[in-house]
Amino acid sequence: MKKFLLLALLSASTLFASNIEVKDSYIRATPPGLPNSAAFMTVKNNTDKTIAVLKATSDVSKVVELHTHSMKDGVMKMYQVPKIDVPANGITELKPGGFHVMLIGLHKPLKVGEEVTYTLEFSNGETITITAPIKTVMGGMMNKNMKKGMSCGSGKCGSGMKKDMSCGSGKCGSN
Ligand SMILES: [Cu+2]
Repeated sequence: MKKFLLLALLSASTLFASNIEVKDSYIRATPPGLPNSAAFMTVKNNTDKTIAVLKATSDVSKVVELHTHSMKDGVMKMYQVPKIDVPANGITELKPGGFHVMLIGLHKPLKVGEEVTYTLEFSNGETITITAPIKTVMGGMMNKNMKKGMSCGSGKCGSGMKKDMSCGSGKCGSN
């Protein structure tokens, strides 16, 4: 009951905000030859009902899927999910090692400094198109199969902002 009242209050106070906000989005840079990337973002739900991300689309890759990661037998695996819930008056972070929008079959390498546009479709019928910068992404996201990526992800190469750049340009990740 308390929770309900709180939600009602929050809902009233955010009456003039958009129902859904997508913030701080970025796309993982890829060295040449790596066919997949991912988009990350914070999705904020300003309504008093759960809203789910149902679908993502982009023309940078052949396929776009909603993914998450989980640890199984000590190995981080990622798999497709049908939707990503964003709680009422809450946020869901899509970040390395967790939920992400998977870009599969890139038409070209994603270079730091460039941008990617993608669209999210939500369960309340809204769609939001986001243009996000391409950045080097640390850790978490790296698939165990991507050995080359791991040295990058573990921070050996890119533990500072500037050092990241060499990671993204493939100097670290492609050797
Ligand atoms: Cu994925």
